[in-house]
Amino acid sequence: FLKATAVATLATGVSAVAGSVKAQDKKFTIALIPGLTTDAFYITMRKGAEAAAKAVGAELMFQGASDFNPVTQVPVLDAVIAKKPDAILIAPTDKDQLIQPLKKAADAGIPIITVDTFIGTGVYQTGSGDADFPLSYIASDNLLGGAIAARALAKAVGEKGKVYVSNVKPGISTTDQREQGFKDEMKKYPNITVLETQYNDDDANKAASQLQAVYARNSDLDGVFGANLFSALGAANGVQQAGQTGKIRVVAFDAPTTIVDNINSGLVDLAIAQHPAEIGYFGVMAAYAHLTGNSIPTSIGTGFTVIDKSNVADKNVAKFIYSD
Ligand code: T6T
Repeated sequence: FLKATAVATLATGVSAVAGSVKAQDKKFTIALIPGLTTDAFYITMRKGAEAAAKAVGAELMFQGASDFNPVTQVPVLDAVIAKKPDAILIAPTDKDQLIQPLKKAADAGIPIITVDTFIGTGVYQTGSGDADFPLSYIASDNLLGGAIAARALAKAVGEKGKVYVSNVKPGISTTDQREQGFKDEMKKYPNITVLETQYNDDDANKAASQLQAVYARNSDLDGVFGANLFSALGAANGVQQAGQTGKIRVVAFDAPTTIVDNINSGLVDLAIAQHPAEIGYFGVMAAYAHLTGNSIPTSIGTGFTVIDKSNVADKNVAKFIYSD
């Protein structure tokens, strides 16, 4: 009888162990919804996310719209919710307009982490407000990034003259904060006038023609801050088309491969590279930690690498140039 009990207990124990091994082995599907798919920033973020997914044996579902717009992003989000992934990482394309669509996902029991951009105030899990439900916000410090840009542009123009911000559109957490950080820091330079911001809808061609229009109205224009990849690329092209290379100074946010040529040719003074692969990597890791019963920080800050002529050839710097 004793022997039989022991065998039964052992058998139960084995099956319990087998059961828990199976639970740990569950292959989680983690969705990543970028701001848009055809942007080197998000392409690089995806690489980091893939690396983390591989490390923890999860599957990464990458689905996005072809432009940076809540009108096209919300249907993508709805389609992803319908597929019932275990978690959603998303770069919301508007601080307010993505709140309700994301609430639907949270109400359906899908954990939400925002990467790059935030909804509401970006302060989550406070128990107050209508947009605190995401678990974590993983991103660059965009206020700081704007301040770094202001200092660099102030230095480039000799701390005097006229500059403006080339930006996407109001309502995007990242680019709003970069502009705010830039303008706050510029208050320290009384001899610099910051002209009205030009909004380009994430269209580099529009940013290029706006540069030329601002220059036509202000022949003494000294500099421009391109607050994201397409704003910077477009503004730089506008400077070149106006024949003002080196005269109208350009500070760029983001670091696509073209930035190297632009820095080497003197068209762009400096690029502030974000670390999108790091954002993607830690996004997946945070989701995985949550899904396996661990608590996660409500925000994770990732770094910058400032690239200019003096360090662009250094391989420890060049590794932060985005993948196309
Ligand atoms: O600057 C990045 C990103 O941080 C921002 O939210 C939107 O624009 C980019 O994707 C660059 O195009």
